[in-house]
Amino acid sequence: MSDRFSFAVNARDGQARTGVLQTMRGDIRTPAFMPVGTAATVKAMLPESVRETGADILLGNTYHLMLRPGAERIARFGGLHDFMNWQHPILTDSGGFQVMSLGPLRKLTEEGVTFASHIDGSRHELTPERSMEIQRLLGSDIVMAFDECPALPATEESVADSMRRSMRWAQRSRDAFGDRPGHALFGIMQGGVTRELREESAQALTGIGFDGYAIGGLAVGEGQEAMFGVLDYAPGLLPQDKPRYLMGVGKPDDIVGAVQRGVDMMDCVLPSRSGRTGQAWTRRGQLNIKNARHQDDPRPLDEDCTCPACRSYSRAYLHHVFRAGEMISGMLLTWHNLHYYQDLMGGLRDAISQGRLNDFIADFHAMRAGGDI
Ligand code: PRF
Ligand code: ZN
Repeated sequence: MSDRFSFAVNARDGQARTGVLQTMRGDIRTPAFMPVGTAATVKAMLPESVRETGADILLGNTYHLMLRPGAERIARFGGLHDFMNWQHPILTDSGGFQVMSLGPLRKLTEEGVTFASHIDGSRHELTPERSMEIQRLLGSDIVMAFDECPALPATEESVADSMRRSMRWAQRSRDAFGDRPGHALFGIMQGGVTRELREESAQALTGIGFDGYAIGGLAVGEGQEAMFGVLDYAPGLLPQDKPRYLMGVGKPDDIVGAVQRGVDMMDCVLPSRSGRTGQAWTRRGQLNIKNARHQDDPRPLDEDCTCPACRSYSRAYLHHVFRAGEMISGMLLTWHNLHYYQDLMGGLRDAISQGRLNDFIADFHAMRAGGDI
């Protein structure tokens, strides 16, 4: 569709794929995990440190950046890449999902959403057209269509109405985006946990035609089993030769299950957010560094991890700085968690290219079954 943006699948293992998404700003190895940089920063990390963890792409948010510091201001500073000092690809979410989490502060119509800012209460409007304009001002490499994501559980009728509106908004997003060589537009499938609605949504999106397709409306309270139930068929409803992005997922075992079912890209605040609350994700499972059992422990978080937190610091130290409320605590745990997530993606990519994904997944689960870590 647009030159300098292409996707090639290099190997498959079952439903899983590994490949490369090429953009003007560099290659994205898939399956890819995108750290979240909501407010033009991955919290507690320098951009070069995020890069060192192995990230090829970051996620930014229309909603937060339009309110503060404003899309027009970021454009005056040369766009989001220059503003935040990250020269690699950026995908921006379209804002609809973030507005929806505001609850009573918002009002939804066919035209779009009006809402009050969570920062100062000022009124704003987001429509498919304005979302496309903001994402253009930000200079995003991968722009997301404007959609609505209903919270589950919801009645099938309301999920159907919402999905159909999102498909009308997808067409308006496509029209407003226009032709922007080097920049990609992804459509977002909705439809809750109902197969017929997911099929209808996939058909609407592929009829419009996008550079990639996201699976939205999951990880919103339905549970892993129901989510995997949808992922057993949803990726197969989308074009084989385009990237598939599962939005807002997830825990390491969600990621492994999604990749196994044919997902190419994911994002989640979990590794960065939980790092700031003392949660560490490791090959052997998760631990909370604030727990007193770590206070005399000379071992690193994870013996096999090569991140700065594991190379140079004991659990006792990490426990101490967390308890003392020192900023380095969030920095080191975030670094470790992002490094672990990227290691996991690298492991998945290698396993898929070598046709040993099932063994990799069996080891992944066996390592975590060991109990206390
Ligand atoms: N739509 C958009 N962003 C999202 C979602 C969605 O459905 C989700 C659902 N997990 C996360 N982020 N636009
Ligand atoms: Zn580590």
